[in-house]
Parts: sequence; structure tokens; C-alpha cells
Amino acid sequence: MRIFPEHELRKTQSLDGLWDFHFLGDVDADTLDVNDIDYTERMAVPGCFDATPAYAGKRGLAAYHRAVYIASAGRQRLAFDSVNHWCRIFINGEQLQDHIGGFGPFTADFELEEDGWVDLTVLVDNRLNYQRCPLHLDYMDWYHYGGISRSVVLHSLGKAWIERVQIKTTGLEPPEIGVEVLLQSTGEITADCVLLINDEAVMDQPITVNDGAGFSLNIELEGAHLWSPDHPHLNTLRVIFGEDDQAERFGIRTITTNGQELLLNGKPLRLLGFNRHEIHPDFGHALPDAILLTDLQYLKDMHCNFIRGSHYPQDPRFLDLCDEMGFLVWNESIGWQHTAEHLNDPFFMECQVTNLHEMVHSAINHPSVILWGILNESRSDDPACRAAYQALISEIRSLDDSRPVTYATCYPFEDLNFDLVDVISINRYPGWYEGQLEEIPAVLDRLAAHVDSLWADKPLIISEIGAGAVPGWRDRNEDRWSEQYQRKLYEIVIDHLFEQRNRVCGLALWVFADFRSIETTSRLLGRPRGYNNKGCLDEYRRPKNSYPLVKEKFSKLAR
Ligand code: ADA
Repeated sequence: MRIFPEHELRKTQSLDGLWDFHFLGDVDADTLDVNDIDYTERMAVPGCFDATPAYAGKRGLAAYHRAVYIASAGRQRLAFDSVNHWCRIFINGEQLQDHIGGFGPFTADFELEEDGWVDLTVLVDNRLNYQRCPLHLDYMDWYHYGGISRSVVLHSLGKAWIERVQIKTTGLEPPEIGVEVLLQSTGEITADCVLLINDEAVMDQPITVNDGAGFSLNIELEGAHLWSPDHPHLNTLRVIFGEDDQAERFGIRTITTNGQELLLNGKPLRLLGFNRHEIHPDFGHALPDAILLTDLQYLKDMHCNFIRGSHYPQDPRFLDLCDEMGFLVWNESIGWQHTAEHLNDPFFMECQVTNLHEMVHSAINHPSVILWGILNESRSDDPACRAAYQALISEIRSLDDSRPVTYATCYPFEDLNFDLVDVISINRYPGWYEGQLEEIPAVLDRLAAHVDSLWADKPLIISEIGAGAVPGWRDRNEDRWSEQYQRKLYEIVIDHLFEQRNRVCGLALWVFADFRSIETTSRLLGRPRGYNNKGCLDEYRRPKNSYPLVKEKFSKLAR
């Protein structure tokens, strides 16, 4: 379960654990009577059923069920941190709500007339079906595991509750934050609202809520420590409203751009790190705390300060740990190589906007998140896609104006939307998909020169670059697919970008760990073992030959 937000007064109960389970297979959810399901098995929540041996590789509809004892009647809220990737929720056999898309935290509210046992059923569908769920498609390069993949918590909200608390840094000298609080109720209610920062009251006044109420205020925090990768100082803001409370954690830091630099608290950053998928062969997308921590320990050990969360919103628990360990994260909404056909489809765009809202609302208070991203490698070179880029980028800015926005392009020379972003990010595979190792410096120089000729005043990140290395494959020719080849490629890239040239302010190597790719045949022909083998570690997090090289290089470059 995530660490924050935290509640002391509000009644919450974790619904993580072993649920009843039945795999229904190729069944249409609309034709099903959920009261007739015969539960024969158990499944872990959080968990991905198709990462377990019994259901490995299976796609279809699955039913999850459990009974929950709810001690206080009134408004209840189920908070799902992610269900992959389509679901329908039922309370006591009554349909409550559908949700489309994995990796996005969402809630489902219902009223309970009297306390007692409640039957909770969740139908989960992991099929790759554009009509049902256009965010998970059969050509994308990662295995789309299915299940209730992140934690579930039940909140008993009572008559009035805190809907949202958002905190931004609004000044550094003196440190100042801007706080926005949204309250909600089931009728007109007046109650005391108290704000405490690190346990010290900074506001105490009665507030009346009727069909929602909100307020915002700026608070100076004289003498407070700033958050940075070297000193990840964290503070808590607790809001108490009547009988409800919510504590959020925040760090005081700004993230801005100035010409070619990305600035944290006004100082230039050099981002050094990896792309990272939240995937593991034994757990699918439902990584246990221990694996989240393992990943971060390895990244720290390599002197990385940067993680691109490819290609979907990261687990809130992971962001909690990044806040504590001082990592800088690019968090992006789900997307992968979309064309004009998708980007002009109102249903696809509606799903994108929902995923983007879920990402921003759940991650906005994390100081570790320094960049918002969208639409990995989509057709940013096609004029027919510009409206979608404009719409999604302005949507992000309307939700949060305190972080730079970017997207990773694979069309750097033809791109039409660089004007819309704060940071230009390029994915390129010289020495792998194009040309030989020796040509890498020239390719990188051409890219930088092109960006400079148009956008000399924007920071540039190489957001993907890498090579496949089948784990354990060491070969005297040291050619493609060998661990030695990957090591040589990393060496050339890192030396060239940071020792010979300093145009880029960030590098995210592709990719931290190997991961299973999608099962569609054409993709797998270029994916030995069915895996994307471009990891610096294998899928079980065992370092490859390039690991010590990255560690040595990054230790000298870290600033
Ligand atoms: C692209 C894509 C990645 C991955 C990579 C590869 O750049 O953004 O998700 O598929 O290619 O390994 O080919």
C-alpha cells in the first residue's frame, strides 16, 4: 500500500489480500450474471493473474470477489490504484462503474444504508481490444498483464470529507507553498478546518460546504529545508475537516527551464538514468514493495538520479520511495506509437484525457516528479496529429502549471510540435536499429545541431537509446545481442554526450531491466526469448556486463 496520503481520523481499510477468483475466458461482460459466478480459486490483490503459472499468457474476462465488513453507513469510496486494464465493479451484485485503462488510480463511490457485510465483485478484462480499451493495444512493445495490479483501499467518508489536497512550491526565498483544498459533503455542513504543517497549525477556521467547496492559500515556511536529490527533505501537510483528515507529503522545490538548462531550485540539473517498465516475470505489473526498492537500490548504486517512467503512470508507492531517496522522475500517461487514426478518435482521446487526469491528480504532490510526458513516439510529424498534442499538453498545463511538459519523439527531424513543449526529448537507436557503433557520435551531433537550429533555447533530453543484450550471451565477436556490445554502445553514448559535448541535459538509457514483450508474432521475431532484452539488468534484476560501466561513468558525471 502506498505511504501517502495518510488518514488518522478517516476510517480506511486495505482490501489487499487473497480474493476469490474465477477465470471466465472469452466471455462478454454484458452477457454475464455476476451472481452466478462460481468462485473456485484465489488470486492475490495486488497481482496479475496472467503472471501466475495457472493463467500465464491467458487473455479474457476474470472475476474477482470478496466480502467486506463496513462498520459505518454513509458514503463509501473504493480507491483502486490500478486495474489492468478494463474493469466493471459491482456492489452486492449491482453494477456500479466501469473503468478503462491500467496504471491510473481511480475511485468508485457508493452509499451504504446500514453497516454490515458487502459483496464486492470486480470483472477484469485483459484482452487487447480497441473498442473496449484503446489504451492497451496489440502492437505495443510490452506485455500487457491483467489483474487488480495495485492496491485497493476502502474509505468510509461520512457526511463531509476532504476530496483533494494539492501542494506546490511557490517561492524559495523564503520557502513558500501554495495549497489547494477541495472539500465535499452530502448536504450543507459547517465544520472546523485545520491545516497543520509538520504538526504545527497554520490555519484554523470554520468552513461551510454545500455541493463542494474549495480554498487556496499561500504559506511561507521560513527556514524550511529544500528538497533535492542530495537532500530529499520532506514535510507533511495535514488537513482536518470535521471528522475527516488527510495528510499529504511534499518537498519544497521548483523545477523550471532556462535556455538549454533544466533547473532544480534554480540550479542546473544533469539527468542521468534509465527508462523503467513496471514489469517482472513473476508479478506482471504488480511489483511487490521489495522489487520497487531493489530497482531503486540498483539505480542509486549506478549513481542514477533520473528515471523515465515508460510508458505509463508510475505506481504511487514507487513515487513515495523516489521522494524519499531523491530520484527525479519523468511520469507519462499511457501511450505508444499512436497514429492520426487514434489521435483523431474522440473515444481514444477521452481515454487519454482520463489517464492523464488520474496521473496528475495522484502524482502532483510528489517532489520527485519533475516532468510530465505524453504519447511516447506517436506521429508528432503528422499535421493531422497536432490537435491531439495541443489538446493533451494544454490539459496537463491546466491541471498543473508547476512542471515542464515533454514527449518523446522518434521523428526529431520532421517533428511539428516542439513549440508546444518545455523540454525536447528524442528517442534514437544509432548503433542498434541504424548504422554501426562508430557512427553514434555523428548521429547524436546531427540531432543536437538540428534541435539547435530550431530550438536553441530549449533543454534537450535523449529519452531512449540502447542495445539488446541477451542475458549471459558473451561472444568473441562482441556483436549485436552480446552483453559486450551493449556495454560498448553505452560507453560511446555516455562519453560523447557528456564528455565531448554538453548540449543535452539528460539521458535515459533504454532500459533498466529486460521485460516480456507483447505476444503478437511480428514483434516477437525481433525479441529473442519473447523479451525486450535492452535491459542493463535482466528481468530478474541481475546486472549485465554494462552495469559496472554505467556505474563508473555516472559516478564521475553526477552533479
Ligand atoms: C521504442 C519504444 C520503446 C521500445 C524500444 C525498443 O523506442 O519507445 O518502448 O519499444 O523502441 O526496444 O525498440
